[in-house]
Amino acid sequence: MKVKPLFRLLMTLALLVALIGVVQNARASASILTESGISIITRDLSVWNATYFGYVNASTYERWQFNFTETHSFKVTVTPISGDLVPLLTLLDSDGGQIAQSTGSLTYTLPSGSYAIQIQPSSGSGYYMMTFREMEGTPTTPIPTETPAPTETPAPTETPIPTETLPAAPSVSTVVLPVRIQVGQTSTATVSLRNIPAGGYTSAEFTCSFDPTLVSVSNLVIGGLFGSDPVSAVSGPQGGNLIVAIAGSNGQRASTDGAVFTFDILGLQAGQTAIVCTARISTGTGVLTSIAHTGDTLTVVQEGTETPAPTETPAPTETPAPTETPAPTETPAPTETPAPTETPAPTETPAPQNGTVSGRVFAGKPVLVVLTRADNSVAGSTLANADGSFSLNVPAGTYKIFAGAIGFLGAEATITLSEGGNVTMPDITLLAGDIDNNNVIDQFDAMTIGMNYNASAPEAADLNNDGVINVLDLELLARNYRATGPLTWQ
Ligand SMILES: [Ca+2]
Ligand SMILES: [Ca+2]
Repeated sequence: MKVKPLFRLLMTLALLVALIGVVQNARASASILTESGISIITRDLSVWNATYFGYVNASTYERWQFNFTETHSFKVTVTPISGDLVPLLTLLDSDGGQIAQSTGSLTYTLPSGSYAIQIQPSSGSGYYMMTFREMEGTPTTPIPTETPAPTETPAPTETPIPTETLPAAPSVSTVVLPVRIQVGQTSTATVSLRNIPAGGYTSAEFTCSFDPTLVSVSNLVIGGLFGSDPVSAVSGPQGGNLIVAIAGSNGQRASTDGAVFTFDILGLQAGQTAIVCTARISTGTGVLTSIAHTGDTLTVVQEGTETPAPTETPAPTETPAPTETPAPTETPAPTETPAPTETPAPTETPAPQNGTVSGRVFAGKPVLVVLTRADNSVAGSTLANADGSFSLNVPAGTYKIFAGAIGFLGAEATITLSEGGNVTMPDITLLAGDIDNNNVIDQFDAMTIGMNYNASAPEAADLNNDGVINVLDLELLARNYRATGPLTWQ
């Protein structure tokens, strides 16, 4: 998976910390060392329709054990979420014999018994996410000849498999690894979208919460789930909350399940805190929809005398310094209603001397159209009507015509009006996203959304004009990401 750094300086460090963290922690119940020197960590699969996380490389495999008390049809899917891992799944019987093997996912029906799924790299290494799902219509009767096998004393408690058949509803999961750290140590949270419906998401907003007296959060790393060059806006962390808004740029969407971003959690003080991210998603229709969420719990312990070496993780370094190009507020052009020169000429003596320019300009916000002379003085200006139409009547001559809206890239052209003539400009749609008004739509514009998240000002950042600055505005910006202006109006 391609990992795009949000904070370039810290990304490498973040990944290093993350990798080291997982190698150390792997919540293993046991470990087997094979003759070839590969260690196999065994873990338990106990719940249907759940998602599990792990890490494998050339010398470390993971084996997930499970027991069936009756026949089940199931599907195991393994999705890499970091590194260059191509996972290989092997279904094993209780003696370690191979039943089936596949890359990516595996569907199988098995009678009662003890089994395991081994995950190892077909190539590469990295984190993965595994889902274990019961298939519809499990045949409860079959179990051909094997039926006897009465020897297996039931071992009642161990075989939970609560049939809680979680619906395959869209959801967001937050998984923390490791789940127990000492003060001064770091854990990593991985936030993933699951059961993304066909069509995908154009953007999503995540609100993550934690106890700020126990932990601090930093090193946000956004992955490629929303495609290449995604646009993000970050608010916080502040007061135990971190808001991350992400939109696919230039029409890209999140259409496959997987990790969206990770962040590091530093233990400050002993205690227990929930680490939970809720999410609202957009499918591009201008509506935000909340989806189900699952979180995790992080335990921070104070280890006796071990001086916690707090030097690690050099302080959040959050949001990389605004650099807000201070928005040259000049844009709107002096609304000076253009001298009502029309009134005179009551005598209807010919000499119209004026020409008219008209057209339609579309934007999600009020559009100002301005005519300027060669010396940049304003010859006329008007606000376009709600349907985008405008008309300006000015003395014949050559002008620059400019159409602009706050937060949008403007459009311009040079026109010549003859006496009594009419010029009709082609319809044009202005591009949303140039919040700082420097004629390019980029991450600095997105940052303004992050810095004013859920506020109503500055108006330039409320691109869809609904009175609140949030991920829907980011989504509009992302559609035009990296576009430059002014647009050529012809
Ligand atoms: Ca800009
Ligand atoms: Ca808005």
